[in-house]
Amino acid sequence: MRIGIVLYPTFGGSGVLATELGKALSKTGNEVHFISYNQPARLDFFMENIFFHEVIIPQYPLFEHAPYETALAGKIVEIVKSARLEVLHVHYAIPHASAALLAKQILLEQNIKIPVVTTLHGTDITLVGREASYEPVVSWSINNSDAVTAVSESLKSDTLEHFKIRRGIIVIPNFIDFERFNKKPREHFKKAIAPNGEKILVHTSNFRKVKRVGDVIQIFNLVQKEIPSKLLLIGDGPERSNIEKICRDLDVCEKVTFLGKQEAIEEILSVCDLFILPSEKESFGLSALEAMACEVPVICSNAGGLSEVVVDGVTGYLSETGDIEKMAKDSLSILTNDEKLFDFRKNALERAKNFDLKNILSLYYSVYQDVVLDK
Ligand code: GMT
Repeated sequence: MRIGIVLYPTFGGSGVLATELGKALSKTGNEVHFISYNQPARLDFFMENIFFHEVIIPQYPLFEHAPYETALAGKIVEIVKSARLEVLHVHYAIPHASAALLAKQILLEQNIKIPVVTTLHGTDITLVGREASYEPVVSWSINNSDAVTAVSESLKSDTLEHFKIRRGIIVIPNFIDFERFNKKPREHFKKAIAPNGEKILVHTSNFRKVKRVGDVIQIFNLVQKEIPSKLLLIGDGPERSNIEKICRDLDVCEKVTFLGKQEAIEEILSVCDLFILPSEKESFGLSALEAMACEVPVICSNAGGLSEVVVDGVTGYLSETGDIEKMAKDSLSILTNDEKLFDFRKNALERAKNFDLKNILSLYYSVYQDVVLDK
């Protein structure tokens, strides 16, 4: 099949998922055309049936904010025609779904039919999408897509609760590629980070407020008072300087390493003992799944879809958002008991296998087949 994928090119979850999906689809013989304003971060290798089309946003003195959605719709029209796409899969409702639907209307006037599949990822529904000025457009885009998927049951209920939806939403959970994400022997790296056998805690995100990275530091502070430990922070974003300040205030800077944005996350996860994700909202928690695939148990909040990924008391622990004391206590209960850590590592891996790319890929493919048949 010839598939167009519209996505955010950043390290954010929706962009990562969309890129990995496109890569997997190309490996099974499909032709995949990525459309975005930048080369997707995880599109790091060449394949003859993967294409990237950059959306150029022309500037003009009148524009304070150049209209990305218009440029994107125009690019979609161009690529659907030139690559003879059969289906468009857009990730994150704003503005990808409405831009794709505009392109669909334009193409219809030229007698070209292109079905649009929209995947809802999280903050497009739970946060930004609820803004009064976006809500009607998000509702309309969901109702008018040919198929809509959500990455968790929790996100599906949030969508039905907060938007005026008159159609079905299919839940297709996020997935993991075990060929890439698995625990690798990286003893030299572990020794470099924790030369005295300290336990290694890790967090990865885009450092937005919703991730509550400050809580990660507070939890780590309580843990490091009890056992020798280190904290690795992967990613970057608007909260970075606040987080650095919390580290200084708590006097833990020497034990905390900011690694910035990283490509080979699986290499880092391979040396870690515990993953911390205390988010305010989290539709799924792809980063937690990546950790589990590398045999790292997860301490997280019970926000959104996290309880569909992490099994409380088996692959890690869930807590109320903001309950730093409990998250620290749960962390210590795992890190101070080698047998428990060993068991939780194995359980995390077993649980992650439920989200194997090999099983999830066919779910997306059958959605494509359905909408192509219906068009
Ligand atoms: O804020 C983020 O975490 C990035 C965001 C995105 O859309 O780029 O991630 C969302 O989509 C991921 C992939 O489906 C989910 O695993 C994340 O849970 C979700 N983030 C939130 O709901 C906050």
